[in-house]
Amino acid sequence: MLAVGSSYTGASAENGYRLWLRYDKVKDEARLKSYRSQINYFIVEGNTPTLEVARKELALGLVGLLDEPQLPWQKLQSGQGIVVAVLGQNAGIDREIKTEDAQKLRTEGYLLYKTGQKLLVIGKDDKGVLYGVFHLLRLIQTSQPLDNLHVVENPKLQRRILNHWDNLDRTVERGYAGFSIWNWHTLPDYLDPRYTDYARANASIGINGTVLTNVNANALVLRSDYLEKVKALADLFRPYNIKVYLTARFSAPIELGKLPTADPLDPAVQRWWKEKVDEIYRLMPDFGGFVVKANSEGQPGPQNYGRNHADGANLLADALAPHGGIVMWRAFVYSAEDATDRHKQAYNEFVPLDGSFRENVMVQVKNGPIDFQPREPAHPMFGVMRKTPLLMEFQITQEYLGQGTHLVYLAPMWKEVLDFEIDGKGTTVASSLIPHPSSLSAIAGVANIGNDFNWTGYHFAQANWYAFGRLAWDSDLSSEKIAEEWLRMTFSNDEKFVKTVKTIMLNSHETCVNYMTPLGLHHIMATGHHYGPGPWVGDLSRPEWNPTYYHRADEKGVGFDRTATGTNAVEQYTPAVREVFSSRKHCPEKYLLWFHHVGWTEKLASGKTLWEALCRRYHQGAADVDNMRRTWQTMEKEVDGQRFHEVDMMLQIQEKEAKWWRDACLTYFQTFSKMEIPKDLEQPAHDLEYYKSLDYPYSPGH
Ligand code: GCW
Repeated sequence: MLAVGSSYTGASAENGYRLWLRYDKVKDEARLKSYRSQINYFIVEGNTPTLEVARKELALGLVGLLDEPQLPWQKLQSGQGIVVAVLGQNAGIDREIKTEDAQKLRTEGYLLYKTGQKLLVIGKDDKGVLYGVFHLLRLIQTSQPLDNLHVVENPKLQRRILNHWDNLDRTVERGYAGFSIWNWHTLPDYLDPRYTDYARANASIGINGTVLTNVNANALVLRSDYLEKVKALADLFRPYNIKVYLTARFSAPIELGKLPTADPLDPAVQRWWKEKVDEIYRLMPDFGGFVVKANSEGQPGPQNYGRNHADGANLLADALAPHGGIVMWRAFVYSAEDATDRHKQAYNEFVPLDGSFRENVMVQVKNGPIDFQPREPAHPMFGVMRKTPLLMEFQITQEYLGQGTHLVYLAPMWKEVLDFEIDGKGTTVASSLIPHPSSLSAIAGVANIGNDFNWTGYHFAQANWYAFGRLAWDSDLSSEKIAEEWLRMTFSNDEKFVKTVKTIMLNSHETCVNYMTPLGLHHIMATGHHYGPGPWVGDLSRPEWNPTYYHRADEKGVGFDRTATGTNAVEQYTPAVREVFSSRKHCPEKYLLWFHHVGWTEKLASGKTLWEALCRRYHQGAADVDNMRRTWQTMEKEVDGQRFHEVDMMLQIQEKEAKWWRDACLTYFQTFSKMEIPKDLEQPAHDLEYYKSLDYPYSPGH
């Protein structure tokens, strides 16, 4: 509850709206002095809209950080200062750059140099300039020295995209931060200032694309009046180097075009898409393209007409190709009629189609084979489709990871997949996303943004938006470095604070896995909204929607046998990986029950029985949340009161819910193991019937 007199909108309100772009005065006096002596003017050469944005941001940042309202930008050009330019536009500046560095720069890349009296920010193009400016501001925000600056940066992947699962009625599928930030009703005439702040925030972390609409698509967004609204956003985002993409509903030719069919091989359907795409490009010449969810969870698709995914993707690709647009065709497919292990279905459908997609088609694959679980092994499709560029889809919104109220820093989970070795020969998932420098490369993250004051519903969820952008730019960055940057910019440069809270963040993913789905358990969340535990659910119409399908608990043990004695999903991995996952002995414990059905009394590496190990993991997870909160409470003096208290209240929810998860799952699995929860552990507060009776009809995001 809001204390009397406090305000969420007042100038001093710490409501999180400013994200990591706070630009408050540098606290460290010595550092501030050094910055002030090195920066007494700045100049941004050239005047494209993107350079204009870079100039504005630099002014905003420097005025705030150096607390120099009078900073004489562009007037005084003597003494020490920042010079910002595009490579090749000013021979004098170019001469100050080493040829080998200049040659390394690619589109969107930049250099940061300290030469004599100047701090140079040199972009390969104006986009690179914008990213370079944000990098420089980040260095100042995080209180880094600028003296020996020598940075050469290029993005690893070409397209770094947010996927909004936002509906036209402003609800957000799996959104826990209020309603959609897109106000379709007032667009295109009313441009909420928030749209600009959204663009700034994304540009600051290198995101260069946004899919505005849900993959469970509504054809209406392709109607001319809606396209005008989309255009208004595209125009606003363009200077920030953000391309707009849309989701295409496969049946749009029927719904909008009034055609009798959406068959991809029907010439009238092909014509309809071509004309629609031409219309889009008349409005937005740099439109990015389409994301499509087809023949998945009830969405229409080419299979409705006996065609395959390539036929469907190519239909749209042909319409987009003349304009340079791309199709991102999702591989998230599984069928209720197909008894095959869901783990195997995407691979089975897509890998045989390798080579039949047009050049401007990418196949968009979730990080794991099931569905954004707290932990999944890497999807077996990565690195396998040699003729088709795959793009990674991560979920930033925490559908299965505590939704809007749990502090779970996702970078370690994403890194686990990006760094995963596909073949035992050093090819990682991350490197497989760039099969060849000239082929398309991309990564997508399902956004966690809504219209809440703080954008993401929880201050710490902002870290996941931030981390996604940073990893999309450079997957080699460590989770730790990203957490540290974010904490310094978002909260404080105080060393003790950074060190303490960074540890909370870095441990939080493992903690969540422990109290929700330890040892490779997965998909045991409650039905539909996925809020809370529901391992007992086994009566849903589609077998693979039931938690019991995934954990397969019985009197003997628990876990899904995906080895050769079971569904043999392991065969989809390369021999090196297959061997490890198949082996009961060598399979990493974190994936154990994903690939093996293990007896309750079988001993794990620790010497403990599976049952005891499971109990102890669940308890460890819950205990670690208590620790997180206790640690946070020692930070009260380091953080403004508003955010301190808001985080503390959230941690209290997480404490309660971690125990709920622990006790609900253990009392349920105990009905099979028939073994006791070790006496030294806190016993469940309620019986299984109680946990089963809990009901949350209005859980958000559903
Ligand atoms: O994770 C599941 C979600 C659905 C989502 C689907 C998908 C957009 O529960 O809400 O639909 O995945 O990724 O298509």
